[in-house]
Amino acid sequence: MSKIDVLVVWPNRPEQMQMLADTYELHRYDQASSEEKIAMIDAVGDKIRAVVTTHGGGFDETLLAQLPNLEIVCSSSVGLDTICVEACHKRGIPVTNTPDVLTDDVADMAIMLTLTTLRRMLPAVEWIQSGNWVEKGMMPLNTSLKGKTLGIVGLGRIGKAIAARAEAFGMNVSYFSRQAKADVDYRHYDDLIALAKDVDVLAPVIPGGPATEGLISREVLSALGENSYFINVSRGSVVDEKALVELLEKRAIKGAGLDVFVDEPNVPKALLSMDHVVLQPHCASGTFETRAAMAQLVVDNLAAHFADKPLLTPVVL
Ligand code: 8YV
Repeated sequence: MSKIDVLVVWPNRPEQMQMLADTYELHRYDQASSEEKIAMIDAVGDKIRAVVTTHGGGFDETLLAQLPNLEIVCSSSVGLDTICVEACHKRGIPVTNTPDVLTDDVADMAIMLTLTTLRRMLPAVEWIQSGNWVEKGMMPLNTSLKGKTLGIVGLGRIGKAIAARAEAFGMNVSYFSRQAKADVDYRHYDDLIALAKDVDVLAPVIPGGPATEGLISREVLSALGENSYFINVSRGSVVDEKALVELLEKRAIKGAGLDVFVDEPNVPKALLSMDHVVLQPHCASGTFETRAAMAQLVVDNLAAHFADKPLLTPVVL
């Protein structure tokens, strides 16, 4: 029996790619040039029954329209902002993602950025490397997490994991969401500006996409103020990045820890030389363990689909 044809828009971890290659006929769209992509779709577009991708690779309506027999899309990401989920669902095509397995690593990254930014770890390393410790003595003091308030925008799975960690560091937690959550006793705000005014660290932990674009506006960032910090492990699109850069330049915000940007991998140049900003290249889930678990979910969801079993992590809009 011939193997099921799968289009690889973006690859997975090597071990899981091997599992996929053992079972399916993989068409490496990810490795093809623009011309080869067109030729590939002409040749096999109507045979493709599954797509494998990630947040970085995405999956758009143009490609969807060229795959008339597509049955499932499996993304190795929790975020779906680069994937045309609604259009897939309209055609009855399920989409799977990778919730839960990355929650802890992403929450760790949020805390790591908070610690590194407030405690000024990078300037401290520089203090030693530049010889300042020897020449000038002790470096200027930094800021404690204990007793500070973390304001989380959106208190979903990852937001709650960040909150639990923040509590362990002695921080208070407040959050913004349309409705208060019954299962937490953190202080709830339904007004984002009021939250920003009251907290020491503001962290959006919300999905990207049109509904949240620019939610952390210039007004919100201005309300945060010159003694407070901004931490982002969600999506660059949720913040007015231009305003963020300007306010950081003017020291109207005390510092920022950023894992995500509007136009990845392009980071606004001005941020590169700011010593009150800590940058990471969108790698919060980038551990061997978590990426393997994410990749395995892709393999297992595909297997479940083709065995007519319930999907492990279907996206429900
Ligand atoms: C990665 C992410 O960027 O899961 C997400 O939504 O943003 C990250 O885990 C990515 O999807 C891994 O390829």
